[in-house]
Amino acid sequence: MMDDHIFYDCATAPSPRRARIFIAEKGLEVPTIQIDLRSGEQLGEAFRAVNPRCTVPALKLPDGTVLGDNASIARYLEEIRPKPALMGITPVEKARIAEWNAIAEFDGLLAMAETVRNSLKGMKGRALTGPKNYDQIPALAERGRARVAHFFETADRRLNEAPYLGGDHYSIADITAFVVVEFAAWVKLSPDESQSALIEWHQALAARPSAKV
Ligand SMILES: N[C@@H](CCC(=O)N[C@@H](CS)C(=O)NCC(=O)O)C(=O)O
Repeated sequence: MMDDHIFYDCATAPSPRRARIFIAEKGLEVPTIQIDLRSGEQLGEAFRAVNPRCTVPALKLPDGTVLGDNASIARYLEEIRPKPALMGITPVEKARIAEWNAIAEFDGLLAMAETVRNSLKGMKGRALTGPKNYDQIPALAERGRARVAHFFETADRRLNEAPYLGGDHYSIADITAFVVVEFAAWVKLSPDESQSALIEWHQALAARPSAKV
């Protein structure tokens, strides 16, 4: 239990879910405050004082320091709780996991966010996160769908050569890609039935206790 930390979450949103799964895989529990993204709580003065980028997840440390991104939260937790390693052990493993986490983030998660944020009615005027408002561009939603499909192909090919995206061990790269596959259902996208390596990997990850958080 990390009683002296505070985790800022939104139970329904994909990005904080990445951090929640990471925390669960580390066997940690952190007191949590829910931020209601639907009502715009992230843009209000109180949360802006916590994270001026107006996004969740964020993690407040005992000295008041706030980590305002999945990247910093994961890095910090890996340092203070090295086991089980979720970001690799050997130099090459660490590098390969960082590479696949970046692929899952840029080609998967951001493509998905592009699709969702540029098409859902509830996101009108909020096509990007953060304190500034941006209009939706429908063409980006279409392009995003194509990019997500391409990411599924890339991930399936990789999972035909290794059990996990980063190699032999479950890692942060799997967490990011798992959230992409789950998030895809929001816009009725899913791996093709021919992508059996990706589908089996997803089923195995969905059976882990951390998938329930
Ligand atoms: N790079 C950030 C992205 C975080 C992000 O996009 N969070 C979304 C929820 S999934 C958010 O806070 N949205 C606020 C909004 O839509 O205004 C991270 O992974 O930490």
